[in-house]
Amino acid sequence: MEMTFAMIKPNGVRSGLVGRILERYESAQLSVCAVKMHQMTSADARGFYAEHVEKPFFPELEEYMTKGPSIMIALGGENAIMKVRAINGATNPAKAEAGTIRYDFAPSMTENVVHSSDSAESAAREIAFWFKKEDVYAYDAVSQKACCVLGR
Ligand code: 3AN
Repeated sequence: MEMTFAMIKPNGVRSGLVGRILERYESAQLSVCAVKMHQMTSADARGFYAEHVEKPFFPELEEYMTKGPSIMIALGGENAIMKVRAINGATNPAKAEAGTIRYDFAPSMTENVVHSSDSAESAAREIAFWFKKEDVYAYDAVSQKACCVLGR
């Protein structure tokens, strides 16, 4: 099983898309392993988007990401990283394929509704950025009991 980090950004939460977005992930055989609602501070945005801090679009990104709460999610399942990228669609909604979350709901490149990790390294960093190890769960394949996968 692979894990990835996904986020429903402030405009997705504000527009009442949380249930519909989670349904798309769960319908693709992905399980919620951790979830929380959190309004990013500027320090959070600078840490989470460290690779973008110097980019010209960062001030706009920071303003957007700190203006309301987001839903932080760890998702697990086969091929989770690429599956969630495909469900979300291209970063620029104008280039997103029909049927993706960004095609259906994102108004612009900055306010693109969702985020997901782009590699195993990013997934590990991003899950650890938002969650304590003991708050991330997965279902044991044999017993089907939820257990902390990273903590113990
Ligand atoms: P993704 O979330 O698809 O992995 P990243 O990590 O390249 O995209 O970019 C992080 C966020 O920064 C995007 N989701 C978007 O909100 C914003 N962003 C990225 N590139 C641009 C850009 N050229 N102009 C405006 N905003 C951008």
